[in-house]
Amino acid sequence: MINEKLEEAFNDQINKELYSEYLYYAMKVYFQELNLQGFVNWFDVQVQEERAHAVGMIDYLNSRGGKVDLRAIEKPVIEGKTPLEVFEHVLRHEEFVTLRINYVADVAEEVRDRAAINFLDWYIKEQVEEEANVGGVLATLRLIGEDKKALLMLDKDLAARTFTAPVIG
Ligand code: OFO
Repeated sequence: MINEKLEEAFNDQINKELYSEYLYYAMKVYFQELNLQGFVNWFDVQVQEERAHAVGMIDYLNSRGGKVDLRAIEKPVIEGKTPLEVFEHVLRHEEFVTLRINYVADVAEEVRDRAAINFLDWYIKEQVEEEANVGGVLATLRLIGEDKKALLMLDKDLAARTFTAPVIG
């Protein structure tokens, strides 16, 4: 069985992971409208990753005898009008998710659930990677500025990103 407060923290985080998937889907559509297919691919991978993060938590909560409560997913709102501003939003969002994952881990520690602490370690490491990955694209976008040719070169690079289903936990 799992502690009730921890169960609630997991359910809230599952909702946030599903929201992340939805937000990145909205961003994927934004780049589809700009016909920047490499960026579209980058967000498509992001969407799949977020779904995997949510499923990982759903399966875990279930395996621990917790009650999975799937809640309404908020309408995604993109903050920003340019590719640079959209990536600034992605970084802010990932930093927020990192805080929330840390909160779930704090609750696991508070209720002394060692198995959950161990499970959440994967997410803590993943957030470091997520922020670094987004930060890399953001740094390049800042260098690019208004240079359209350079933006197209970055678009080509982002087309190479692939999704590998993560082994969570
Ligand atoms: Fe699930 O890591 Fe991004 O949000």
